[in-house]
Amino acid sequence: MTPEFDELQTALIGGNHVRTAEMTQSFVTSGATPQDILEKGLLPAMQVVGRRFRDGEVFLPEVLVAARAMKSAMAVLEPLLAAAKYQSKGKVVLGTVKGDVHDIGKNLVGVMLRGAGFEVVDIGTGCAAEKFVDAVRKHQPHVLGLSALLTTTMTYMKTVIDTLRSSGMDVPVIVGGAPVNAEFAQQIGAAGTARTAGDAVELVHRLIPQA
Ligand code: B1M
Repeated sequence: MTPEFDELQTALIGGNHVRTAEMTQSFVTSGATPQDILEKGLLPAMQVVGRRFRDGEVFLPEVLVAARAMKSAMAVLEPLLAAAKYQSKGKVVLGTVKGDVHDIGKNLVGVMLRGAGFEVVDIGTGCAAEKFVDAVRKHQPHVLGLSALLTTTMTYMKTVIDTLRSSGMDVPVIVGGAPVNAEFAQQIGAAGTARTAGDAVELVHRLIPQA
């Protein structure tokens, strides 16, 4: 941890959203740049949370409260980042596929990606292939992410990829969700899969070499 950001990081990792927002505001008031607060304070703390989650040291409740704390800090920083035209690391469109309402995992992936400096466009749940195609056309992401939690809906991921390709779109597609594995991802022509939100961030980093 960077010493001057210790307390902010401890608040975020501990899921104290009130303290995280207050400390973020106080760093802004004392002249720290949003980039420094993100890169030296918040992002390393989210990486700690992601790593602990991946390694089974913390569980979903801890991740959700840390995610809420991250959101409270982002609410302070987002207007400043927009004004400063902060250079995002890349853009990712995320959605849960048609027939599936599960979104907790997808939302976590989105928060972790935002926390890692990516711009995320979340198009929601129950998304038909055409909705993904429209979103890719409109937002021109570097990566498209599909989530599915049901064995009955994961097969629809192939429909999405096939529809994208037949529409002439070669955006890399990553797939995730409890029933998805690497073999399935390869079979349907996905660029990769990630078991956890933390792994998804690492995968997106690999797919966007400049990030
Ligand atoms: Co549902 N459900 N559910 N459910 N549900 C499961 C998935 C199930 C395994 C429960 C079970 O039976 N043991 C089962 C699926 C069985 C199967 O298909 N093999 C199931 C079922 C059957 C159903 C219904 C059909 C139940 C019914 O109505 N009879 C129904 C279907 C509704 C529908 O989608 N059409 C249904 C409904 C629901 C609720 C609405 C009640 C609720 C969802 C609420 C919501 O999401 N807003 C719900 C929940 C909560 C679950 C369980 C209990 C928990 C899922 C969850 O949020 N996990 C789940 C059982 C389980 O998984 N243990 C279950 C926590 C979350 C952080 O993990 O989503 O896996 P997860 O995400 C992880 C990774 O998978 C990965 O990163 C995340 C964070 O590390 N990841 C990605 C996810 N997306 C990714 C995308 C990526 C990369 C990584 O790249 C793009």
